[in-house]
Amino acid sequence: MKNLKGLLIYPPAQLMKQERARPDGSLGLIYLASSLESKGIETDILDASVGVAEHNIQNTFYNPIKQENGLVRIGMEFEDIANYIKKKNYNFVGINSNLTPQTRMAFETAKAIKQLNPKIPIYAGGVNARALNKRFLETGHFDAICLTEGEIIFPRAIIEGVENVSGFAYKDKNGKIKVNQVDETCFPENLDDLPIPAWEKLPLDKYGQIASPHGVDVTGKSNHRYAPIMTSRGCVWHCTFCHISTEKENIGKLRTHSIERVLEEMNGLKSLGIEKLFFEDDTLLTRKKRAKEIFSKAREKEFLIANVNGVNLIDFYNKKDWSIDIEYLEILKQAGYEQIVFPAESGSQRILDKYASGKVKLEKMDLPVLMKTMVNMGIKAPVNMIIGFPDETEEEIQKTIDLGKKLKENGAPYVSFFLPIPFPGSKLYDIAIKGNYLNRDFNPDMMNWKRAIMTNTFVPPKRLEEIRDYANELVNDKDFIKRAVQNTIGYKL
Ligand code: B12
Repeated sequence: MKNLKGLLIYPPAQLMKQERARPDGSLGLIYLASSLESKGIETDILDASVGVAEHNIQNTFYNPIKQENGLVRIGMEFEDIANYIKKKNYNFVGINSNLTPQTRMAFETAKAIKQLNPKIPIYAGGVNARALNKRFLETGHFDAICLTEGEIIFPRAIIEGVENVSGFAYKDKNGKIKVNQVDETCFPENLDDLPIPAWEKLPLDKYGQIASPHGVDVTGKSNHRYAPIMTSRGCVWHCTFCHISTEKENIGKLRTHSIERVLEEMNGLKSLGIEKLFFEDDTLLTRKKRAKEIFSKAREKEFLIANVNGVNLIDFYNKKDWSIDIEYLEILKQAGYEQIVFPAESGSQRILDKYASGKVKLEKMDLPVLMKTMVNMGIKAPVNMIIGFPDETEEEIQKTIDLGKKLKENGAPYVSFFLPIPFPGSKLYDIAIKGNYLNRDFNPDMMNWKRAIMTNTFVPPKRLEEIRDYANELVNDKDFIKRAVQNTIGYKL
């Protein structure tokens, strides 16, 4: 095999001008890079939103350029990405596309690369690319789309040819779209079999300067170097608005790394000078004993915790009598969580059961009391609520607003009301397409949280936007509305 060299790319980002740009910091490409390298394939990573070493983030990440679609774009110019690939003689390119609102960025990146270098194979993967694989291939800029996790099958596709490997949609020699279905050969037997992700290939210095892991602002808090970590994959819940609802069988199943492996990863991160961790697990807090062990290791290693993804309120209760698990909250507080998001989701049990796995049980879980308890313990708990599911009535929405109000009265710093977005890859997307709430030819540029994305909903979309704005104003303090709602949560356009 000749010496192969590939470049994995996080494309530039597009956002609404009021939206806060967030550096990527996801784990897909660093897992792929270490897997490719373990098979002898040299691999680099380019986060085009911040650029390479010679770029100053003032000219990339902090340089918003207005586009025709009304959104602003940050990051490298597409032509510069193409020139960089040509100059460095890469043999193949892999593009990450997890986020539907960023679809155009993935397409433009691939287009510019193919224009300058028509022969170079371009692969894409990630939740969005696999859900929209046909759309991706039909642009003519991509050669193959990975339909699942890529660590095992991507190196094989590079070495053996994509047509010989399960888990890819690709164009054959005649330009016809072919699909090699996902099967058990795509996955490791044990999560620990995957090589340790190649964090050292991420622009950690640039991320440190931006100081906003996962959008959580840590500026002014002494610019700690941070990194994402994932100690498990998958989830025990299958909420319709999450991709796991359609990927229950493989990617969605909860699989965990051993504690020894987590410790090995922490040691590696320490040696890279990382001080703060962002846990990206979909449901880290569910297995309490394991989570406690992980937090105690993180403490021993003197890591700070930036935040955690995938919080579920049910984990803060003792299941046998539905009392609040104070000991667990105490452990989280000691682990360094000054803030834990509070996903109350809805005040309607019917909506919770139908769309959110019924994991909030309003009869058993007294959420205002939980809020008060957390506040008394010194834990800040900003609330997230969702209103406007396809068949949700105004009465049901009112229950959510009422619950939000109560949570605010019990000490929530603020309550954010969001409209649900039927992201491709989720069950809600399937419901939306089938129920005619979303046109199959929808424009991904429009899939952001400011707008009601679904049409024909029981409460019409314009009315939903009005109610959302009304609820955010009614429940929150004036200064919060000024500072945060208008800028981050969604408000009148
Ligand atoms: C970290 C993260 C972020 C980060 C980084 C984003 C990113 N590029 O992923 C930030 C903070 C930016 C972010 C923002 C948002 N996020 Co987010 N985020 C995540 C999270 C929690 C982890 C991603 C990760 O590291 N996964 C772990 C790695 C190992 O998996 P992976 O990335 O999928 O990669 C594997 C495969 O997909 C494949 N693969 C991936 N890329 C490639 C490329 C090639 C070439 C190949 C062969 C294979 C391949 O192989 C990889 C290894 O197995 C995911 C949930 C999740 N579990 O993935 C949500 C997720 C990606 N986010 C999601 C959402 C909705 C959002 C927001 C809209 C939230 C919001 N309301 O603001 C915003 C988007 C903002 C915007 N303007 O676009 C959705 C996306 C749904 C969609 N279709 O768009 C997800 C899937 C969560 C969900 N519940 O469904 N997010």
